[in-house]
Amino acid sequence: MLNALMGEKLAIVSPKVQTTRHRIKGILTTDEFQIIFSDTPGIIDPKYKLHEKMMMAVKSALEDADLALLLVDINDNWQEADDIFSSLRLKGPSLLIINKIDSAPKVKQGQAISFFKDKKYVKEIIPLSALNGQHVEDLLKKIAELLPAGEAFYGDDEISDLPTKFFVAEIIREKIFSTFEEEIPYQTTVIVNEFKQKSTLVKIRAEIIVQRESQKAIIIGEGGKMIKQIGSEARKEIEQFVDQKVFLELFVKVRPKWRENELFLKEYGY
Ligand SMILES: Nc1nc2c(ncn2[C@@H]2O[C@H](COP(=O)(O)OP(=O)(O)OP(=O)(O)O)[C@@H](O)[C@H]2O)c(=O)[nH]1
Ligand SMILES: [Mg+2]
Repeated sequence: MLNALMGEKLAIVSPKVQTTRHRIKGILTTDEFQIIFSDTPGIIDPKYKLHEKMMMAVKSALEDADLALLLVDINDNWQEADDIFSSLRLKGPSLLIINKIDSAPKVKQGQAISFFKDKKYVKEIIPLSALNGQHVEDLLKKIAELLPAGEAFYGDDEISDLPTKFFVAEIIREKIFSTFEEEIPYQTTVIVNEFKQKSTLVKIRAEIIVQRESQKAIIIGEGGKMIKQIGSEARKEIEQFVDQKVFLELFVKVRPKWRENELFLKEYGY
């Protein structure tokens, strides 16, 4: 959704839940307006300290927002979404976004609209598809209408408040999400510890952090097969993102229980 609104890929995407772990700001500036979007993790009951940090990112975004976009997947459980939306303490109005309309019959849209239309937190309902862009422009117009007027906060060439290093680490994390099943992506984080501009390319060194030796072996793969694959997929996308040739070096490190460790979490940007 953030990527569709921005017309640019800032947020990594995967079919697995809990892909996003940070609050990611996307700054969209046109001749008429500047909108600052905050993408956040999904709302969950925290099981680890990492989850607590993720929910703090949600909280900070809600506290700042002049307008909330509450997203529900048309194929998910609407009642569960309603329970969560009703419990939020929102500062401003909210738009209820019914996403993925490309993946459901039209009649289901009507049913979803009927379900949500009288909910107290709903200012307006917008069904759309982030995937094919259907009604995304309508949503942008609606957001611009509802936001309070003010001076632009960021320069018109800024697209996020986060550094390039962050997005590089995210791209590598996305490849880990798409390469491995089940637990590995959830036990892993990525940190970029070198980003050097050379004459003809950017040299990047990143560490993939896991919790156990066995996970390190899986990520490296037989004869380094898996890590080579991740590196090559990530490098291509990073090259597009920084618009330069990239030399990418990946290392795997074991940090037992990093998800529970305040110091590690801080070091890894959470
Ligand atoms: N068919 C369809 N799929 C979509 C659409 N929007 C997103 N998806 C898919 O839904 C899945 C989840 O997308 P994400 O962007 O990772 O979802 P998220 O809500 O940010 O989830 P987390 O970051 O994990 O909390 C991915 O496989 C996307 O390709 C859409 O409009 N239509
Ligand atoms: Mg996400």
